[in-house]
Amino acid sequence: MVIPAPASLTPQRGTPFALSDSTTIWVSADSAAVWPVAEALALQLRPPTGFGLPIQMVSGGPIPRDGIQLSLAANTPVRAQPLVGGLEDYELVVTADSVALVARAPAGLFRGVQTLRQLFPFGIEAENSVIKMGNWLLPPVHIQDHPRFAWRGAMLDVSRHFFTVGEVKQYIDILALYKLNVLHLHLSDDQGWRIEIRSRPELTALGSVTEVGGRNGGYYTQADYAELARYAADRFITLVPEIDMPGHTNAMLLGHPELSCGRQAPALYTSIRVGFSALCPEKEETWALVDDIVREIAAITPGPYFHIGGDEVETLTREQYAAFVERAQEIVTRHGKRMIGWEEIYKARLQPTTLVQQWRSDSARNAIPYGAKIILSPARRVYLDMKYAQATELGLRWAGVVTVRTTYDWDPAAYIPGVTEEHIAGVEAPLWAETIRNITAAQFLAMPRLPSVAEVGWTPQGSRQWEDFRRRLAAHAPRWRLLGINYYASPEIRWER
Ligand code: TNX
Repeated sequence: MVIPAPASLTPQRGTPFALSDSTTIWVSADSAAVWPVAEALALQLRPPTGFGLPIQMVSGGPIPRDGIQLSLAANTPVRAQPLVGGLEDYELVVTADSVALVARAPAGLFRGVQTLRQLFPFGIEAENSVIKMGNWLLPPVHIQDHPRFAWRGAMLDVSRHFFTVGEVKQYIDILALYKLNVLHLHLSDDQGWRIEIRSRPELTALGSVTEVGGRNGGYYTQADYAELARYAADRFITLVPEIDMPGHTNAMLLGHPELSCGRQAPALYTSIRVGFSALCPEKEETWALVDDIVREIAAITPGPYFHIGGDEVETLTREQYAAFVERAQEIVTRHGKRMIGWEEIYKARLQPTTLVQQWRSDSARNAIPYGAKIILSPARRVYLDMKYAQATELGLRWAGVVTVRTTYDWDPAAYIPGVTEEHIAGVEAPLWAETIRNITAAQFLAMPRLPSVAEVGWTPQGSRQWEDFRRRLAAHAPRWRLLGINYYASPEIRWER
């Protein structure tokens, strides 16, 4: 019932492992880095079971009876260097007597803990042990697991509608459960500026006060942002900030009308249509502004990436656009980050460390000669803001209806002619927020399509089958209900009660 399906899972004969009041969680004595992952496991298991589950150091030898052991194995081979977060490979062996979780790095142990969590009955997601769920059994199994792609992301648009720190944490919790490792925050757009820039207080003072539909904006202080970055990092998820430019900059330009080269003068904007705003690339003051923004955000971003947007610029010439992206790339690099941009940035000369995020066409393949890698976010497949069906109330429809099966039944390495496994960093599911007024609505659109995309990114293509996925997915609904996560009960799935 594990999602995403592990690369290799072999059920074993014999008696299940039973969690009990005498179970101890053991961590190898040589690594302090394992302790927080053991604590994450204990915090997951203690409330629903009511067991004490102490964590203790062990210095070697076989795992004591009744024990769950988390350890690092320095000598396991490295399959591929990760782009984000750390090495995620792990091995899990459950027998009647013990549970052994081994990984090369803490990130792998954390991913393995999510598998362990999903192997328990769904009651393991309960907040307390008031409801007796029976015995806490784990099936005997041998799992060897690793991700297909290094980049498995989710994007949340906090500009069109603002989401609080607490709401974003709830979204991060979902990412963690399904082994996603990137949270991309779309922090600015025509409708709202959402991040404090200390040297430019006008950005939030003027740009954060509205959202789509009216006066209900908000923004993150730098402390809020750092808190989100830490919350994500604790779950081995990398936070990627996006400041969209040179288009989608109406909110940014409210305090700088002299830097506006768009079709209309900047003014508070609460509707949906875009493409009218642009920063003037020829004005030097534009670059002072961009530098201040990139510098401050880079300084509070632990991850190695900065996303400059770059999509849907309708009011600059191709030359102006390319020159803009190249200069932005220099600034991002100077502040120690790797640039990411939407697919249109292929029009500029790219550095090999740059990532290009595909969304609507095949044009991202033009980035391959630069050595740049591609993140696949095809709107027709993985845009979580598209309607599930014509009758779905929430969501947009410009890329078509996107059923659960649509998000699942495709192979990233066969999506764009000429773009193969080696060119692909991974997949990412964006959730644009034009129609999403609160986190409950966000969950409705994300669930169950986000777990589906998570499996596309993690599981080997040859091990993925819709019929099998559909059955496993059905069994996750009771977990979501215990976790308080809203979801769309798609008729494609025979949901378990
Ligand atoms: C296109 S995807 C956009 C966004 C919208 C989205 C709605 C992309 C790079 N640009 O500005 O929110 O469609 O689906």
